[in-house]
Amino acid sequence: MRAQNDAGRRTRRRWTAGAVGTTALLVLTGCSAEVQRGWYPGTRETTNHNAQLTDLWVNSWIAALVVGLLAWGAMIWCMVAYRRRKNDQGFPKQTAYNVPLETMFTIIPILMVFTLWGFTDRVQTEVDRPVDDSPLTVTVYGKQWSWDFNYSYEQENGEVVEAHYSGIQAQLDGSEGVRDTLPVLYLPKDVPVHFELKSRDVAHSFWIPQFLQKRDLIPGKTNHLYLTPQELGSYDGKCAELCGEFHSEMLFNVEVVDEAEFVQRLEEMEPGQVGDEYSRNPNNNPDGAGTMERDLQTPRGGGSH
Ligand SMILES: [Cu+2]
Repeated sequence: MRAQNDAGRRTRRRWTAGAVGTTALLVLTGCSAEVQRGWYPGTRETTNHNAQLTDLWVNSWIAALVVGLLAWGAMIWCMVAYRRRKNDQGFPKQTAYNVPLETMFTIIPILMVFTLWGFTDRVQTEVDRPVDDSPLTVTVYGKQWSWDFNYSYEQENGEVVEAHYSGIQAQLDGSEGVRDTLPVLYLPKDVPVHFELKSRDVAHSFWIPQFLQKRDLIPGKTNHLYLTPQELGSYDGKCAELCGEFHSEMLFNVEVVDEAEFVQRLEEMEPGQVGDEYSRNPNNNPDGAGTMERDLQTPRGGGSH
């Protein structure tokens, strides 16, 4: 009897230690900034949308965890409370086809899905609301395998600066310093930006992970993205849609700088814009299609590619 009691006490002590340990882990890690952001990149202030996007993500996880704990708890309770006892015979009482229960099991998940949808829709509508008076429009062209950035910036004195940067594909040959050779997208801090997203050839996707927003560039279509960068610094950008052999080299850097430096950078760039006339898509660039046809008919010298 004594031995049995000791074993029981030891088991209970082990359970208590486990529970205390788990709680401590949750409480302690709960304080770290990473956990509060749900391991999202950037900070709550990186753009004007980061805070609400982070909250949607973290709160969805909290809701999912609560549902998970209830479901796991119910499952474990059933396993323990209704386990097969020593002298049990035959099957336990069968309770299939319980209409009220099954109605509940249908209605509760539907309510959960609609709740999640409601919060998501609210944030999405807010984040995607067009900003009509953005002083800066950046027309982004994705192309195999780099980026063209066209800037049209209305300064405070009403003067409009137009400039562009035509990117060249990154050469990821393993040598150091390749990052510095990537195309750079300059953005002024605290100025609302309207991105017009286009493609010169196939489907690409414009993604700056720390901005928490990503949008496809579809040939023959213009997509839009509105945001205001709020923190100075360097960020990584990349293509997020498999677009061919060198998709992984379709990278760019983002520099969020103050307004004065931004204007200076624009002045250092090529003036004007590089528009649809450089696109390979024959549907919205008939001239481009002609050039392609000529290219195909011209025999090429060996060795080049
Ligand atoms: Cu791409």
